[in-house]
Amino acid sequence: MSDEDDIILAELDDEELVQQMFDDLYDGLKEEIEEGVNILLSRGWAPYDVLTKALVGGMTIVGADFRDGILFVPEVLLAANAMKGGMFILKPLLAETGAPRVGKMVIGTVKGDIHDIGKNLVSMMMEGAGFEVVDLGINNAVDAYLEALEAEEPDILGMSALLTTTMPYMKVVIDTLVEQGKRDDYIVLVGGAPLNEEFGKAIGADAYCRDAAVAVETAKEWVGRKHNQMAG
Ligand code: B1M
Repeated sequence: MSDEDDIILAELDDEELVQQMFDDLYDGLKEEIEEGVNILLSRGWAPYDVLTKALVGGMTIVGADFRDGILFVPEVLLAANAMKGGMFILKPLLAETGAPRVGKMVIGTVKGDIHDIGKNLVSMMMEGAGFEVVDLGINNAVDAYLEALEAEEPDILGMSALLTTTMPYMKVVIDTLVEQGKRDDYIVLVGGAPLNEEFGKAIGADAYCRDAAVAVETAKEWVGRKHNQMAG
C-alpha cells in the first residue's frame, strides 16, 4: 500500500503520519511502525493516544480486510508483529504512572485461541493503572487457569477470546470454579471482539469489558467494591 522509498516519516504532519502508519501496519513494516511511534511520542503525544489512534486504528483496517478475504494469515501475522513492535515501546510508558498497587490479575487467552494482542494491551493498561498482572499467554486450558489462581491468589481472573468457536470455553472455566466452590473467590472479567455484555452475563462472568480502558475502569470498580466489603 505504501511507497516507502519516497516517504520520510519525520517530515509528515501528525495526521499524515498516522495515515502512513496505518499503511505501514497494513504492510507489516515493523521498523517503520516503531519509528512512527517514536516520532509521535517526541511530538508530545500521550502513549495511550499513540496506542489507540495509530496502532489500534491501523489494526482495525487490517481486521476488516482479513474478514473480507483481502488479507490472509501470513500478512496479518506480519501486521501483528509490527503492532507488537510499537506496543513494546509504549509498554514502559503506559506502566510509568507510579500508581500504587491496586490489585492483582491473572489473565490468559482461552484454549484453542492464539490471539494475544488485545490481551497484551489489557495487561499493559492494567499494569499502567497499578495492577500486578500475571499473564498466562495463549491457548489456556482450564487447569492452567486453576493452577495460576491457586498459586497467585489474584483479585481478578481475566479471560480473552477472539473467536466465536473459543469464547464458549470461558464458561467451562467459570463452571469449573463454581463446581469447586471457588467462583466467589475471584472477580471474573471477560473480553474479546466477538463477546458482548449479554454473553458475559450468560456465562456467569462479573463483567464484560469492551476494551482495555473499560477493563481498567471495571477492574478498579470491582476491586474497590471487594475491598469495601472485606472492610465492612
Ligand atoms: Co484472527 N480472527 N484468526 N488472527 N484475527 C479475527 C478474530 C477475525 C474476527 C477476523 C475476521 O474474520 N474479520 C476472525 C474471527 C471470526 C469469528 O470467530 N467470528 C479470525 C479468524 C477466523 C482467525 C483464524 C481462524 C484464521 C484462519 O486460520 N483461517 C485463525 C485462528 C487461530 C486461533 O486462534 N486458533 C486466526 C489467526 C490470526 C493470526 C494468528 C493471523 C493473528 C493473531 C496474532 C496475535 O494475536 N498474535 C490474527 C489477527 C491479528 C486477527 C485480527 C485481524 C485482529 C485481532 C486484534 O489483534 N485486534 C481479528 C480481526 C478483528 O478483531 N477485527 C481477527 C486488535 C486488538 C487490540 O483488539 O483483540 O479485540 P481485540 O482486543 C480488545 C478488546 O476486544 C478487549 O480489549 C482489547 C484492547 O482494547 N479485550 C479484552 C480483549 N481481550 C480482553 C480480555 C479482557 C478484557 C478486555 O479481560 C479482562
